Amino acid sequence: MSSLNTILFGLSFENPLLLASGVNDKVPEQWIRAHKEGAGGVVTKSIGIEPRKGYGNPTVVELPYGLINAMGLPNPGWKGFLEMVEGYAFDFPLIVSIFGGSPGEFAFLAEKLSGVADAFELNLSCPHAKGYGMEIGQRPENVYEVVKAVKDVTGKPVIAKLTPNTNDIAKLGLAAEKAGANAVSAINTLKAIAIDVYARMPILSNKIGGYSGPGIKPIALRAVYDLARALDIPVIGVGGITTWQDAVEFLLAGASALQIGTAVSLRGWRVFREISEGIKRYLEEEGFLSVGEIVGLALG
Ligand code: RRO
Repeated sequence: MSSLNTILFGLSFENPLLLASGVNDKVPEQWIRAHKEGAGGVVTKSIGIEPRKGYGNPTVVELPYGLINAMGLPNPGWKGFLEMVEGYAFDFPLIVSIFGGSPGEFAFLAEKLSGVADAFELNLSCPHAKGYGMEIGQRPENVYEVVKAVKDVTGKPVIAKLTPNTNDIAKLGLAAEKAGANAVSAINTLKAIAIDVYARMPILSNKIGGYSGPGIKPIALRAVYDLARALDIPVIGVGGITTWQDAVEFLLAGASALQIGTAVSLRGWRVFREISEGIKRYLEEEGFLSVGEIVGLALG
């Protein structure tokens, strides 16, 4: 019997498929649902210092090969988050995504949320928020400073979520590793736009958004491949994973775990079960005993 159990930075996941940040993961009921449907763990929507409503509608455009979103970091703020999770005991790893405008803001959030997070994912990569995300995370020096500041205040594992909107993602990953990150996740969305030909203006209220889904899969796969070749810490693959074949490609490219986001919106919660069963079948047919045995086999 092949095993999908995955141990990453001291946490045990029933399988390597996690619910990605930003999609169907604002409230505990959705995290619990994802786990029931087969996710091995969950990454929350990014949490900041103050509550934010997010941008006005429309915030999402559906395209033939994915979605462009500009939600605008809607979240209840750290105090609201603590109130929201009070009384829950989750039987799966809960990775809390946080965003800030400076190393100090990230560290503040990590300190406040360390009691409820099993690990943190640092959003260094939102493609369209003034003063946040990739405006910080495109520079290796900033990635280093933010990761270091968070590592200094929490004993919880820290994952740096990197932007693909850069000419060398490995440099960002190396900065995160040097600062003590326990893993990196790649990629966040690609900066993109959609235009209404009759209104003759951008469709999203924020105009610019982030592209996700099957159309970005080859780019995400290449980012994971580059990172896995350059880094010693684990790489978590995210970006357009929709089928078990996609998942196996990411594992072979060096991802130790995977996140699934847009596929949940496009195909429903069943994707977790379908993909994990597909990986298991592949391992058994190809004679592997564990998912860890195939991580990085295509790196050469
Ligand atoms: O909330 C968003 O609009 C958003 C975020 Br925080 C992010 O990291 N990536 C994205 O595509 N959208």
